[in-house]
Amino acid sequence: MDLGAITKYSALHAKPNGLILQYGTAGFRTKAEHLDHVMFRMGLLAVLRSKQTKSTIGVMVTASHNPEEDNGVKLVDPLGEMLAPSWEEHATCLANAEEQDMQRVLIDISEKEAVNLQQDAFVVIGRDTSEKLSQSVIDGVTVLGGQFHDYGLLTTPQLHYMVYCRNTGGRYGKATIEGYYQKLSKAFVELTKQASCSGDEYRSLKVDCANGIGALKLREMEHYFSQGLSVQLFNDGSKGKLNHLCGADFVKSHQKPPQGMEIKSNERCCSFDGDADRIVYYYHDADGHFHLIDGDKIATLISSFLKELLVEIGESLNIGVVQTAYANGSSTRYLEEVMKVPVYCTKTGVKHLHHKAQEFDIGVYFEANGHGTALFSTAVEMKIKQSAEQLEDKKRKAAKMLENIIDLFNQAAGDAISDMLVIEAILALKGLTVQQWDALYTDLPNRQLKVQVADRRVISTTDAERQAVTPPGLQEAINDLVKKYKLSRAFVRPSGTEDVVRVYAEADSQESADHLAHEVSLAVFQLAGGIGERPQPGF
Ligand code: NG1
Ligand code: ZN
Repeated sequence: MDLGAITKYSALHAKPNGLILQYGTAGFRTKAEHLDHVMFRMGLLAVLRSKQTKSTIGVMVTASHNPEEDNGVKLVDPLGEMLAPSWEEHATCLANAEEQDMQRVLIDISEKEAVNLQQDAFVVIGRDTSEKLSQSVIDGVTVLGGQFHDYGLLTTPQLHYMVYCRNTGGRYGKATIEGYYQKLSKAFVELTKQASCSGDEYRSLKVDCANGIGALKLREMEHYFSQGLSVQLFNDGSKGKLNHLCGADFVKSHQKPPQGMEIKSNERCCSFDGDADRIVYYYHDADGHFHLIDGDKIATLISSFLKELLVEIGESLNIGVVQTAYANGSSTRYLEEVMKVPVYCTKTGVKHLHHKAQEFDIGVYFEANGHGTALFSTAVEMKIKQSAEQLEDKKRKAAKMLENIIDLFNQAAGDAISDMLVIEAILALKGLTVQQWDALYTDLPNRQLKVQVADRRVISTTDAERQAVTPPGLQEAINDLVKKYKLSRAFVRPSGTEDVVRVYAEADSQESADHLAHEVSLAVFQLAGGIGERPQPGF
């Protein structure tokens, strides 16, 4: 390590005084103007991680679903996964180190993780907005002697794909943007060829791109799959602001359509978030009512279809669905009682869901906000490929379909483009309209709120965040409130990405869900050190 050079270059990416950040569920995320030093330092860290794992590491510069003034950065581990927990801690230490402590922190990390500093390092970089910030990452990589490839503009899941391809010797796919487009589109076109229902109804989709990178990438990709699907893009970045009044996060949390998109009744529409790793669907019914189809219903559609295919080819593989506490109670009940698919609940944040999903032959995981994918174990993939060769006609067809679905899913990460193509293929194959899909079950009315407190760490939770352990008395208060309503449930947890406490409530009517959420917010405000104005009723 050339410590002199590090000190010299680090000074060019100086840390604002007193700024403390934490590597959370989504990496570092804050105002873009405060991120230059973090980018440089994450370049350094990626080199150390690459040396340690003897693999290519990814660095993605993205604001995801945050407002336009923000930006962020996350590291991608060798198999396209989120960064390992111990390295998240190193990332936090390094980002917060004062200039004079940088050398010590870097040496500490290298020693703790037994990094061989002689080892070569390779880092791939992607960004969905700021070129300047990604240049700071590159500065960090180079000063530690790492090699790099800058992919320039990519969606977050595309960068995960690149990392995965590079570390699996090209077996998974080619680590180029064309490789990604070709792999997914070929599988999609093959799959939809099997569909007996054609007609425009199944073949056209309106996509709200949140004024983010998804628009650019879908536009590049659309001619690869246009045989099977035609997409009409909205909020493509030509005018509006990133994630402002549009995008998956807005649609899900406000339970209304994005601005800038004209929706005719019963038209199938979807929204991506800013970096295209989340997707939600929706439509207006004939009476003009808005219907949201969230990650839970997406997981239900996908897992049911996969289960049907497995039955057809006569394979008894274990399939599981992984959700978080935010999953609508109706979805959990439907999956368990009607579909007879086992459901598991983990803490919020895809890394937790991903980890749990790896325990199954086929693990389908989605957050209610539309972030998710399906994972297939290598053994299952082999088995299905063999079946596609050997089985007789009807079974072979099902095995082929499964093979295509495996190719379509970005198994390295939840990917809005992959998910969209899988969903579109399933709807076409099953001849399902968006209303029929929506009618699988009825969501329980729900409400999500935020409460400002002095220190959100006073709230700690257990049971996959469904029970509050501290502060004392809070869980008892929530229990008493929940008892007042029918089919009700509520929980609170500190956000991992914003300085707020999140409150979730569901009940038999929207009015009850709203009341319950408000009452729980008041309990949080009183018992967990609320600041500012007391939570007001009404939304
Ligand atoms: P926090 O801020 O910890 O609630 C949010 C989402 C997560 C996940 C992360 C990362 C909700 C309730 N929370 O986390 O699901 O997507 O952002 O982007 O949607
Ligand atoms: Zn995102």
